[in-house]
Amino acid sequence: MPRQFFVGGNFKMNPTSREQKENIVKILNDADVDPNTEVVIAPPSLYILPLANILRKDFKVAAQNAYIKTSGAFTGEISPAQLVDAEVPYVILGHSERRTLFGETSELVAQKTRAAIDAGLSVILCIGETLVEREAGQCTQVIEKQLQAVVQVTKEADWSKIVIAYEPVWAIGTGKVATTAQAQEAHSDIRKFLRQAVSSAVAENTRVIYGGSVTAGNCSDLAGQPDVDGFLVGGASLKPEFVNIINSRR
Ligand code: G2H
Repeated sequence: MPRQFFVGGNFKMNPTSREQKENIVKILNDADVDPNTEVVIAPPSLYILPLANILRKDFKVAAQNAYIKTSGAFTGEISPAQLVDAEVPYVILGHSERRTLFGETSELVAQKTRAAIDAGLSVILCIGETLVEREAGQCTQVIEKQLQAVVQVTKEADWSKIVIAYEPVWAIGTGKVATTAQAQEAHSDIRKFLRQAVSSAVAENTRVIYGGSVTAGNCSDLAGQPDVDGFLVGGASLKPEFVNIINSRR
C-alpha cells in the first residue's frame, strides 16, 4: 500500500493570542485541501483543545511534547494518558529544540516514545544532525544513533504508530532548506536503517517526512522525491502558504 502523504504544522510557541489562533484556523477551515493528505496541527498545549473544537474535522491535532509518566508530581508536564483522555491522537517527540534547548537525550526521547505508544498515541519522532555533524560526515551515524535508541525499546508492530520527521538542525528556522538530493539521501538512509534494524515491511511502510524551512516555494520539489512522505512545517504553518504545502503532491 502506498504511504499516505503527511503534513504536520508545528506551531512551536506561537501564536500569542486567541485572535491569531482563530485567524489561522479560519484559513485552514476555508481551504480546498488534498483529501489524500493526512494533516496534523500541533499548537502549544494551552491551545490544543480550543483549537481542536473549532478546527475542521478532517484535520487532527498533536501535542508538541509529553512526559514518560502517567500522573504525579511532575510540575509543568503533560502525560500521554492525559492526551489520550483529551482525544489528542498525536505527539511530537525529540524535536531538536527539545534536544538542544531542554537537554533531551536520545534515550529520554526513546522512553517518551515507548510511553506514548503504550498509552495509545501516535508519535512524530524527530531526528536530525547539526551542521558540525554534517560537515564532519557524521550525518548517517547521528540519525542511526537517534533511531537505534527507539529501536531498542520498540517491537515491530509499534512502528505503525511512528512517523519519522527528518529535520536537519541547520535547516530549522534558518531559511536554509536541504536540497532535494540531501533530503532524499537522508530519507533513503533512514529506510535502509529500518530495513536492517527492524524489518523490510517497516522500512517500506513507515512514513519519513522532512522538516526544516519548508515553504510553498520549495515543497513541490521535495515532495517529488521517492522517500519524502510529507513535511513537518514550523514557520510556514502559521501562514496561508501552509495550504500550498498541504497540497504539494496535488
Ligand atoms: C523544523 C520546522 C518544524 P521550520 O523545526 O518542525 O520548523 O519550518 O520553521 O524550520
